Amino acid sequence: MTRTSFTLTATDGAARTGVISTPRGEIRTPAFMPVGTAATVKAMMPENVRATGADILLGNTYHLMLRPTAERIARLGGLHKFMNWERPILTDSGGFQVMSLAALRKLTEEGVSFRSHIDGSRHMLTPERSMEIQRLLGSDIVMAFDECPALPADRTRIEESMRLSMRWAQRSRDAFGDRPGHMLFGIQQGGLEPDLREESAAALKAIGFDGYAVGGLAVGEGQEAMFGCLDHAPGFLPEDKPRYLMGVGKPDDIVGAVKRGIDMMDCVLPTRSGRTGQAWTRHGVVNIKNARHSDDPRPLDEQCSCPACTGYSRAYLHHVYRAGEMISGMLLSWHNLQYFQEIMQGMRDAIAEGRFAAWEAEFDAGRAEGDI
Ligand code: PRF
Ligand code: ZN
Repeated sequence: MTRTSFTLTATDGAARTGVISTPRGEIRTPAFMPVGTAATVKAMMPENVRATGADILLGNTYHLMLRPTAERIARLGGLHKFMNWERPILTDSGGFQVMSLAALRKLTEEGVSFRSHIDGSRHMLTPERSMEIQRLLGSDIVMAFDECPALPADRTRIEESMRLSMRWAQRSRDAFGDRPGHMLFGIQQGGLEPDLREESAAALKAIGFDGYAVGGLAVGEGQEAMFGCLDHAPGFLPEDKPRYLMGVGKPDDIVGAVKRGIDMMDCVLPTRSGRTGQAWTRHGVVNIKNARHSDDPRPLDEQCSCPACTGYSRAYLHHVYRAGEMISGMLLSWHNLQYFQEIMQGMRDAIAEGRFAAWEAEFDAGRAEGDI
């Protein structure tokens, strides 16, 4: 009895819809996971994150191991209790964040040693330590320990990095062991090279995981190259397991990824851009700091049912942004998260009803380029 499962309920072209079941609740796919790096989805109360339609959050091994530490969170009853979110949490494994955030990193076969970006203290992450930290946190979906180069990179560098990540994937699997109710996902690497993506998928399938991520994309290659890779990379992974595209993306990236067979995604974009005055809407991007909103009595988006759109004018949102008021980040984060979840619900319904292409055409037609 594993107490977790993935059921595909419909497909439309390469797009899929289904449900991941865990003891902490169901995750409807395609799923967008809001990012709660430091045990909070910034500027949002957990019940409000749920109200936007989120089934699952993402947390980070790297940040939490440094502050407040995984051992402290475990003593306090685990990450769900600590941050007051009882539904599923997926945690990233830390290697990717070390390589992008930490100072004085040193990569070896054993793992990666680094200095904290917070206080300069010395640390080491290995596949075994990452599995231990994610267990202490109480993560429902644990990610294998991996690393990847930013693109563009030499084929040799991509190949060596992918093979190291596959050896780490085996060590992650061995260290994770058998934990009913929890899932372990492997991470495919291999840059933009189809043969390396295939080799990586074969290595992961031989080890055996509960789900498979497509890693190493959205690292500088651009949307066209990313979609080019997604035209083949997900096809090397098992059909009957969830596929997770890590760290993606803008609304059109998300739609293009689902169209190519991706089931799960995460990105800081809705919350981060909410805090910097950017709202994503079905008509395009609104930069609320722009002076032309200062007398505008209209809501951000007439069709949106979020608190920012039902209770406030663009003029008010402009004012609180300019005044540096905290409610600015709160309202725009809520709006953005709700819009992203409405996109996911729209895609789930369209796939279930076999009308994804028509849904996508409407999505594209509604959105203007640039600022609206
Ligand atoms: N690996 C891990 N986390 C990630 C990535 C990856 O390749 C990416 C790449 N977009 C984002 N987050 N472990
Ligand atoms: Zn809204």
